[in-house]
Amino acid sequence: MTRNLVVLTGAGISAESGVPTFRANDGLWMGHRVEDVATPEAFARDAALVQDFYNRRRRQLAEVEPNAAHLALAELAARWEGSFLLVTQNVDDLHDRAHAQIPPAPGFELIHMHGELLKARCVRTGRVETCASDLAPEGTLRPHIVWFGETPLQMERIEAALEGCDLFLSIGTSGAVYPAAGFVRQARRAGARTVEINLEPSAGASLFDEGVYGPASRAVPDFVG
Ligand code: BJW
Repeated sequence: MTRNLVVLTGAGISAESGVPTFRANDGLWMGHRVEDVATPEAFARDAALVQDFYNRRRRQLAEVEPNAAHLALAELAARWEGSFLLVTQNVDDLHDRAHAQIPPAPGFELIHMHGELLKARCVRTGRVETCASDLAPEGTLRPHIVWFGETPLQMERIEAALEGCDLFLSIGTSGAVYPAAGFVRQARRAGARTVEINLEPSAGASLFDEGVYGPASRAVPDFVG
């Protein structure tokens, strides 16, 4: 019986809510390649540009809502009897809002491994605080976001869950960014059944036991029932 579930989500699960993905078509986000703005070096070079990039994305959250895929995972979390770790690479709060609407069973946990748009971090003390408004380029607060070259959040907790997992689902991610792209291999080593749900086969599709292809708002509810 499947008891220990790990679900990894990426930008594709929020696409139908109106949040653009990173690597679609020309791979530009508000005129920037993510690799050019999501680095500590970019922040040191041009804090105004980086703060503006995240300020605009933070404001955009007020205009979007969880879609049927977020809600289907929340319904799954409400009835799941084992442990369920939902690891999202997304910095939006759409999973949080779906689980606030449909409260999860006690074994559920949500980790934002790449940080959260609605939090800020003091560059001097490391203190993290809730942040719903724009950040200024000249202040001591930076977005609470994991940039390239920085360590993703709660990796020990994620790796422990992967070691004990028996079902691993990867939803709406291109598999272009590590360490998340390597989770499927860790889950396979643990003997888990591995399933990719995506619009199209990702670069790592052959690493999964099964693939389910189509828009997340249809494919996720169909798969989780
Ligand atoms: C749909 C759909 C619909 C569309 N329905 N599907 C090994 C090899 C080489 C390099 C490295 C390596 N290990 C580490 C590195 C360096 C680097 C890295 O991976 N570089 C690569 C470019 C190669 N990684 C790092 O620097 C990471 N840190 C690190 O490794 O620290 C060391 C360490 C590791 C482990 C333990 C301890 C220490 C940090 C990476 C931080 C990534 N940050 C970003 C930006 C910040 C957040 C933000 O601004 O929002 O995170 S990059 C960006 O990519 C963002 C995303 O979370 C991430 C992943 O993108 P995602 O979600 O997959 O989106 P897309 O657009 O790529 O794909 C969307 C998918 O959805 C597509 O497949 C579509 O088809 C699909 N889709 N519509 C279903 N409707």
